[in-house]
Amino acid sequence: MLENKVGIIFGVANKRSIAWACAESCLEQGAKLAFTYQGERLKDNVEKLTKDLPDTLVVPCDVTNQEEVDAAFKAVGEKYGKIDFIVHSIAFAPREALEGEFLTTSREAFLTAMEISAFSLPQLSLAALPYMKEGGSIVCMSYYGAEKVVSNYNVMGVAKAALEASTRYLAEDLGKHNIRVNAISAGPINTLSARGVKNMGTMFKHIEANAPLRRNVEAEEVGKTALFLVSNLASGITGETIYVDCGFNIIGIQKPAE
Ligand code: 1JT
Repeated sequence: MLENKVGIIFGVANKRSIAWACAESCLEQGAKLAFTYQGERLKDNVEKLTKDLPDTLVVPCDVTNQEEVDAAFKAVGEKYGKIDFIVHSIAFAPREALEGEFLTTSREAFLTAMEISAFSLPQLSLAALPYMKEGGSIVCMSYYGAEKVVSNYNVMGVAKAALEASTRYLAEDLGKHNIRVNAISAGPINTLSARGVKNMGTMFKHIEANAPLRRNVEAEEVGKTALFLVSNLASGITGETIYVDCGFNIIGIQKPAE
């Protein structure tokens, strides 16, 4: 389904990463993929994961460094001659901002979360535009905390709300270039990012008890949805946030378990 398509995957940290699940589903359909990593610390992981892939490229890309972003796109553009899709699976907020009250979020934590988790979407979209000559598809990752209050998600919820709104504004700007932009709102998944977050166990139990499918979502299921969105199957979908959360977001008040 993705033969002759070229994608860039942003946000692989290890094999449990949502970005990696997206990569695997796209590779299975014949895509050529480039990968970016943030910081030397993650370089080895990404290189090891991708070492047996044909025609791959691994480049550094810290989104707070515009020169690195430009160099990453230049390298990918030169190797493949075009870019067809982007998977944006990048977010960050300082640990202390993801506990306690949102009220006390520092200016620095707020700006950092917004820059890395939200601004990076228009930033990468603009950098990709010269290489998406035949149209394209951009997919990013959100979470329910963008829309409703989720304890501890705090400033990340605000950043994800900005990311989802950015998805809609970009969809309008890029539609005339036949570039689609969509978000996936994934249920909580046990990745490196989720590790270290307080009370994640309680959160997974709550989803198991209340989601219509009575279980948590798997990274692979998010990967399959990303594949759908970057493929021609989703040619009529743009500006959308698609929930891949075992149905959790549709529930208002749930009856107690029997
Ligand atoms: C970040 C982190 C973004 C964890 C994230 C995230 N998006 C989803 N998660 C998992 C999660 C975290 C909390 C939560 C529900 C899900 C950590 C590093 C920075 C970016 O709230 C209960 C806090």
